[in-house]
Amino acid sequence: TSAFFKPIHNSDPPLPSNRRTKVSVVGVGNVGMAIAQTILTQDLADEIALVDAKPDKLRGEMLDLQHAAAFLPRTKITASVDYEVTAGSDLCIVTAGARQNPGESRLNLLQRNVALFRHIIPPLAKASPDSILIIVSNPVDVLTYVAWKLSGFPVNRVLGSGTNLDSSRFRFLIADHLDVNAQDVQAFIVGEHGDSSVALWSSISVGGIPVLSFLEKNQIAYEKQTLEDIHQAVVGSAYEVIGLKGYTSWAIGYSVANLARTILRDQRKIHPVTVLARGFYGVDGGDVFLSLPALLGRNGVVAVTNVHMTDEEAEKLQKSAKTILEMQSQLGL
Ligand code: 6V0
Repeated sequence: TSAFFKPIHNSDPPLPSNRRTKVSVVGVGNVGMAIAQTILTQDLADEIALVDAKPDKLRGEMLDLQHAAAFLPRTKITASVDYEVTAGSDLCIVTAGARQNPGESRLNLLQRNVALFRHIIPPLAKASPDSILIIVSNPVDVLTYVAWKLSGFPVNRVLGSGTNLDSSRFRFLIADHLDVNAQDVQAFIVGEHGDSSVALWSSISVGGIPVLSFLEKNQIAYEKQTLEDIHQAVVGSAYEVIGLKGYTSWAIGYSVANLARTILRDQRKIHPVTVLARGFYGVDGGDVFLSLPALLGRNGVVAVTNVHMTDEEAEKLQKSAKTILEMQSQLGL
């Protein structure tokens, strides 16, 4: 209430704060900010809280977003190095991470990121005990497992962005090849986000038409090599973008905002994301997290889809699981 307005006669108390949607983003680097700004422009949250270890960068990013208020839906933007600012979040997205040093092994990078997560996940989970966690930091599959362990959250409330981005790159390349809209291409990449990811060729469909059987039925010769090349292009695309511009940001921003929309609005859409995969598609041997097509809603992960997988694809997935479990076993968690 300011002198600017004369209040009307209204005895209703203000709306309780739990009617508002709050999203927190930890790590305001290239990826965290692309996610925050996409969520902001798509009007998915009433409040966005930012956390980072660097106070100046954090305040700079907060102010820069706040200064766009005249062009955006009304969203409260807060920021602090203290996790108190995230209290009561519906969704917490973690993008904080150390960068790979030249010549550093992936395992060493992982161990440094696990050390960071020990400072990030417990206070985040404490401030928002009912929230859903989306892990984006790499290596995302193992770090989603680490976040699950450190948060103590039930497994439906911890997921990783996983191959959601790989799958969207895959759909773009297939769409580009066929000259159709990528939104009409259904295609999944599952398994590890990265080198051992598995393309599910047998389940690709375009506008409801299964691609492989369509080509076979119409005796259209297709080159297995072309398909392999498309998958290799997906695997190489992160390296390519990083090589060219130094980091990736826009596509991961849209892909995580898309997950946020499905979850916060209970859209029940199927996304390939990192989930606890034990017991699905013959994956066993431990609590391994990797990407599978998962049904998402307001409770987080609702179910894993029974997508068609050939024996070869399932074997590749199980191999992918072994790679991840090996890394995990060296963490002592
Ligand atoms: P960046 O630009 O270096 O940002 C990282 C941010 O984390 C920086 O602002 C740091 O200050 C901050 N940070 C570091 N330690 C802490 C801490 N303890 N607490 C809070 N904040 C901290 O990296 P960028 O934004 O480019 O990438 C972030 C992570 O996302 C990396 O691990 C990437 O590998 C990963 N990505 C994952 C993708 C996926 O599909 N899963 C895609 C792209 C990038």
